[in-house]
Amino acid sequence: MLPTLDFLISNTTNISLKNIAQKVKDSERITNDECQILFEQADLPFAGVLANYIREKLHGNKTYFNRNFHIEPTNVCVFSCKFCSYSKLYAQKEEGWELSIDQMLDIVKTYDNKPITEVHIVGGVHPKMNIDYFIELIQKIKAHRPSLHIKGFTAVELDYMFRKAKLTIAQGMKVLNDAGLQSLPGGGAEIFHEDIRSQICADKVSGNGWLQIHEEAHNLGMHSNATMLYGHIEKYEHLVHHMSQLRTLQDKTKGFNTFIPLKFRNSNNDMSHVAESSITEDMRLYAIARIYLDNFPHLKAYWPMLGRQNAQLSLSFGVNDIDGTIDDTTKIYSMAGSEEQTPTMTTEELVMLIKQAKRTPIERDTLYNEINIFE
Ligand code: V47
Ligand code: SF4
Repeated sequence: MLPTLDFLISNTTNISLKNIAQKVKDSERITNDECQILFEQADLPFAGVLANYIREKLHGNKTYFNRNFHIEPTNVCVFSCKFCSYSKLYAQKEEGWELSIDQMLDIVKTYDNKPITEVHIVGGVHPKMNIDYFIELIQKIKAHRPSLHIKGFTAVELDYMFRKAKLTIAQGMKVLNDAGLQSLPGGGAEIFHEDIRSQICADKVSGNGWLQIHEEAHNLGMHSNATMLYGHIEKYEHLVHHMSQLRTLQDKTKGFNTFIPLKFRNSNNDMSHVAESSITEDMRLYAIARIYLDNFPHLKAYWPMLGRQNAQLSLSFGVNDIDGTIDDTTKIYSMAGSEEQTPTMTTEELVMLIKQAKRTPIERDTLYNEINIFE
C-alpha cells in the first residue's frame, strides 16, 4: 500500500520536498522553483501520493471519458516539425490525403445513429484549405447535427488560416465561433520555450502565438485544452516554463478544461535517434503536472499514445480523464510508433478499462457535464 500524505509529511527528511507535501495538504500553490525541485528530486511514489491526494480531492474516484470521433481533413502540411511522423510536405502531396467537404460530411453521417457527443477536427496545414473552406465545413456539420459539439483546429492551423485571410486573431476566432466552432483542442503547443521550439518546430506558430490564440478563444467564452510534447530534447526547466505559461493564462481566463501531456514517440520521424521516455518518467510527469497546475480542473492521458495499460496506471498518478472512444480516423499516433495501431475502443471496453483500475467511469460531454455514470 502507498503511504498517506500525512505519513510523507512526517517522514520525509528532504526539507524542500517536505514543504511541498505540506503545501499540497494545505491546498497552497507550489512555485516554479518547487516544480523544478519535484522534477529533480521527487521519486515516483512521493510524486504519486501528492498527485493522487489532489486528484481524489478534486474528483474522488471519478474518471471521465467521452464519445467522440476524429476527422483529419488532410495530412499535407506546409510545416516540417521534426517530431512529426504524420505530415507530408506539400511537394509530396500525392502521398498524403485531402478530404473534400462532402467526404468529411460523409464521415459525420456514419455516426448518425450513434450517441456521439463530439467531433474532433484536426490535421496538417494545407495551403489550399482556407478559412472559408472550414467555415463551410463547420456550418454544414452543424446543419446536419446541431447537437454535435465541434472541437477543432490547433492554434497552428488557426494561426495560418487567420494570417492567410488577413484577419486578426480576434476577428478570425469570432468568425469561426459564429459558424459553430465551440472548443479548441490542445495540439500544437509542443514546448513553448524558444530554445527548444526553434530546434523541433521552428517554422510554425510561436509559443506566444499559441497562447494568444487560446486567450482570444477564452475571451469569446470558448473552452480549450492544452498539450505539452515531452520526453525528447527538452530539460526539466523547459517543462516548468511551459506549464508556468499555461498556469498564468489560466489564472487570467479560466478557459482551459484539460492539460494533456503527450509522450514523444520516435518512429518514422526526424527525431528517431532520440530515445523515448520510460514509463516511470511518464507517470512522474503526470503527477508533477497535477501538483503544479492547481488551476486546471482536469488532467488527461491520451491512451492511443500512451497505451491502454499505461493509461490505466496513470489514474493513480493524477489523471482523471482518458479521452474518448476514438475511431481509427486518427493516424497521428499509429504513424509515430504507438503500440496502439488501431486507436479505437468501444465504450464497453473503455468502461472496463477504468473499472479494472478501480475507478468509476463517467461519460462526459466536451465541457465535462456528466452524461452517464457506470457504477
Ligand atoms: O501537437 C505529433 C503531437 C499533437 C508526435 O485537445 C506527437 O483533446 C508524440 O494535440 N509523438 C496533436 N506526439 C494531437 C493533440 C491532441 C490529441 C488528443 C486530444 C487532444 C485534445 C489533442 O500530437 C501535436 C503534437 O504535439 N505529436 N507527433 C510524436 N511523434
Ligand atoms: Fe504539420 Fe502538425 Fe505535423 Fe507540425 S505536427 S508538421 S504542424 S501536421
